[in-house]
Amino acid sequence: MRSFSIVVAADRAMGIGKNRGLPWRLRKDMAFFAKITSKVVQGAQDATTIGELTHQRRVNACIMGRKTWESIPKKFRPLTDRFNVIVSRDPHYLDDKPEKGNPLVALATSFEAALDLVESLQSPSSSSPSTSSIQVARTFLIGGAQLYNEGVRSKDCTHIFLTRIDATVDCDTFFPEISPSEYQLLPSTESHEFLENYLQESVEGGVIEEGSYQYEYTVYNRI
Ligand code: FOL
Repeated sequence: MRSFSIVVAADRAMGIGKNRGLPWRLRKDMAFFAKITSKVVQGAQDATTIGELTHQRRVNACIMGRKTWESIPKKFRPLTDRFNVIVSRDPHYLDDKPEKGNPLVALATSFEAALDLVESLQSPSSSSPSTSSIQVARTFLIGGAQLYNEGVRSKDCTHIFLTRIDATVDCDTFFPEISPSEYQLLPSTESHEFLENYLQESVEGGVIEEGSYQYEYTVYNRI
């Protein structure tokens, strides 16, 4: 089960970043990001009774590129209650970092290796080489542009959760084209229903206004 979903916020031009950070500050969207990436819904991936016997912690995984990791404010990283997988070609990237040794932080030297690692943690205990204390439920790719580029092309990407911001902001980083032959954009009402079912709780629907921004949570499904 190597499947994963992309989570992203983008403007009309599919801009996602500026100067190594987010070009906007959207409090509710950030709360939505934290919710969708953190919440472990019963029945998401595997089932059966684990934890009690094996002392495994069941969390979602967030795969991110090294630059995205560095863009997250220090006080918010590693992302709490999530398995943080950092992708860097430098196998020593974490060596001198305070996160080294944190069971919720791992390094992978490619996106494929990150998916392999997460997959090895999706079945309770056993199969994992060193028998991790972490069990992964859902897997999210959270950026940035380089990894999104690889991710959207992958057959293992089942959903794109796009917060569509109705503005054109000055950006220097962009989300790749979403091919209509590979993904279907759910209409507004269906996107909202999908999200409430996916999260098993109510989600704000329609256009959300925050400061000078208007945005909407949309869902693309792999065809
Ligand atoms: N997807 C969406 N919908 N919005 C985003 O802003 C977004 N950002 C990224 C990836 N996908 C996204 C990558 N950038 C944090 C900061 C930057 C970031 C991702 C996450 C972060 O600090 N998150 C904290 C919440 C902090 C807060 O509450 O302000 C977290 O716990 O998730």
